[in-house]
Amino acid sequence: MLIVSEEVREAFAAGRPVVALESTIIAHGLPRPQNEQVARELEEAVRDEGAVPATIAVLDGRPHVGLDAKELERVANEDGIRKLGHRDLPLAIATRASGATTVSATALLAARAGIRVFATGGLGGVHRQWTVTQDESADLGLLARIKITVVCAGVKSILDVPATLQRLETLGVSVAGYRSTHFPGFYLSDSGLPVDWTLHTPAEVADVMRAQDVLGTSDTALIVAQPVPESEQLDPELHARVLADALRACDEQQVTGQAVTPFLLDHLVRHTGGASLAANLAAVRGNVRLAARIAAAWAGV
Ligand code: PSU
Ligand code: MN
Repeated sequence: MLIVSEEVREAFAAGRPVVALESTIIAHGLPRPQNEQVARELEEAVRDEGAVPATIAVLDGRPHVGLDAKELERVANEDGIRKLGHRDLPLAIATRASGATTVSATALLAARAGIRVFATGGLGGVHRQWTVTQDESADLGLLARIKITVVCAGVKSILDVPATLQRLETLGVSVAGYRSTHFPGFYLSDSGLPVDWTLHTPAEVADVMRAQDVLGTSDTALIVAQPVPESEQLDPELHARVLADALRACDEQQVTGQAVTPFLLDHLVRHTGGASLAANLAAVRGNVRLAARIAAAWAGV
């Protein structure tokens, strides 16, 4: 059922490190035409660090783990490419649909393929106004039952960050800051909230993964939250101002469901003169490189 690319199959066979990459950020999180170039650049960054990238997406009903250039191009540019959470996978497969995978769908397919390390920008989580909308990303529930290490810059700052951290605690998902005592804020280096654990090296992260295996109790994710460097973060004042506008616009235009996250991210890009995009990219780039180093430590190379 899974189509694993030749490059990824060879890496498995040789015991080389592999890093899963999501595709929603390409199809729905970044503007065209930059998205395709970024997708390639992220894959190159993984290779640069000595690991093999496995970008994940569903094409014509077939889940792909690792995309060739043409497939990556389709994900970036094809009109009508859907956004697939894990619940959408059986529907997309049966109806032969094509779609980009979110964190939840990517983590599920990566784990099925035997990949343990995954890099992204920011996780989904509990939205502000949750009491009214009950909007909580399916990312959280899925990470509570899949053993995968997710390198991210925290959760998207458009969310209710304290509530999301609470949910992760309730769900039993392990969370650590990477060289940080604070949970990062996606576009911002610091969400203002502390983390209970700090890890300092890829080897240390791999030790935690081995401890998960030894413990063998439940399959839950390990979130490694790495802040975007302060020099590359979005100006916090600009962030606060534009985000307030974005949330208001979302409310006024009655945007709901899957459309909320892409709407807010796009609003931020357009109203910060691209500065939010630069911060987003800086965060993802750093995460992809760190994930490759963690995958290498995990593979013991
Ligand atoms: N991080 C980014 N850009 C994105 C996303 C994450 O930098 O577009 C995507 C991820 O795929 C995440 C999804 O899983 O947004 C969450 O969407 P929702 O809130 O609808 O669950
Ligand atoms: Mn949602």
